[in-house]
Amino acid sequence: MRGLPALEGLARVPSFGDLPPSERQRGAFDSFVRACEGDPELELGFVCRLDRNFPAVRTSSGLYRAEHAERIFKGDLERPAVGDWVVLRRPETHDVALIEEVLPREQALVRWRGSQRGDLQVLAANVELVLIAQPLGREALSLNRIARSAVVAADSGAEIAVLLTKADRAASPLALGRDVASVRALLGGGVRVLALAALAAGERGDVDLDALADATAQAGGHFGLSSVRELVAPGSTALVLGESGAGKSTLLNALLGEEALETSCVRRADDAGRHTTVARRMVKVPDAGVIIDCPGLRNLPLVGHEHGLEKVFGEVAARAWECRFRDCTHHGEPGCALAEAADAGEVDPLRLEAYVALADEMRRHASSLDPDVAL
Ligand SMILES: Nc1nc2c(ncn2[C@@H]2O[C@H](COP(=O)(O)OP(=O)(O)OP(=O)(O)O)[C@@H](O)[C@H]2O)c(=O)[nH]1
Ligand SMILES: [Mg+2]
Ligand SMILES: [Zn+2]
Repeated sequence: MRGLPALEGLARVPSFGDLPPSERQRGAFDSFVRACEGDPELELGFVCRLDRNFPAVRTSSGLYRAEHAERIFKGDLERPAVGDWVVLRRPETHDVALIEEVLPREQALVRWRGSQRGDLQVLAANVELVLIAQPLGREALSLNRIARSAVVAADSGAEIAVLLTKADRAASPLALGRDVASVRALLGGGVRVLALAALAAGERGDVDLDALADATAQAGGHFGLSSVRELVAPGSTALVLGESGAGKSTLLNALLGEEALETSCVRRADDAGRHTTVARRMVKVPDAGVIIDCPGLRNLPLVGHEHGLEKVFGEVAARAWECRFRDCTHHGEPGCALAEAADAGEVDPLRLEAYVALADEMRRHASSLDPDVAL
């Protein structure tokens, strides 16, 4: 455990009262303690941080580094993730506490790492809202990346919202408005789209934030840090999901009003893929809830997220069920209901294209790599 940051030095770790366990989780803790005849070494807590897989756990009595009880955690899915409620044993004679049990998860954000069958990773647990961060400026906005993130997040049962970061880099207010509008068309009006510039002045002195805010509002989006704060209510937990360099940690620092999190401070022409954040950690945002910062994800391959695909692209998926052949790939087969719906202007072409691309990918992966792991 050498080399891990000292716990006292960690800024903005949520307090025990910032995050309520569900009734089911509290009940499971009580039963566990009863089964151990009221063992006084056992405490209820949540994993607020993971450094190279070493958890830190917050309980009502303090903040502790913890180890896993090996007998319990065999696979990646069972191991404690950030956000997990756990039973913590704190022996009086040891410095390090022991996680005895992970309490039932209300939600888990799981991704496939993209190599072997079943190589799944729990990014976080008990998250209510996933903020999909996508940076503006350098390249054209990746709608595919947003769509796949939305599918993975929706599959986990979390709500989703999209954050277009680095709005100061948008080519113009008009261009920003167009990007906001395409994301809304892609995900439907029910998903909130936010645009923000976390570095207040931006890189250029001449950025007119008011004009950017107006353009965002006209396109049906929300602008600025306060709209992020509003989304994450006190007592709730959100996670920022996005590639390295998307500006996740910079955004959280701006919300906190201090440099609590490490960011890549050197502004390079190409600022992608630096992987500045290495820990997964929770911060408590003043006047709002808890947000989890994560290392950027290089890729997000889709496998087994059919349920998420249906949630995000409901009306498209419903039409796909009407195709004449059960295994229709929607690439021009006779009797393809999606093609008919598109011709009749009944489905949005952007949503149709995204659905077909992601469904194709999942079909390809399923035939070779379906992990067959039930969560
Ligand atoms: N112009 C501009 N640059 C920004 C903004 N937000 C972040 N950046 C820059 O983008 C770079 C990456 O920001 P980070 O916050 O470290 O990105 P991250 O998503 O946390 O990246 P990882 O930790 O590697 O996953 C830094 O150089 C930031 O200064 C913004 O709103 N506007
Ligand atoms: Mg970061
Ligand atoms: Zn079809």
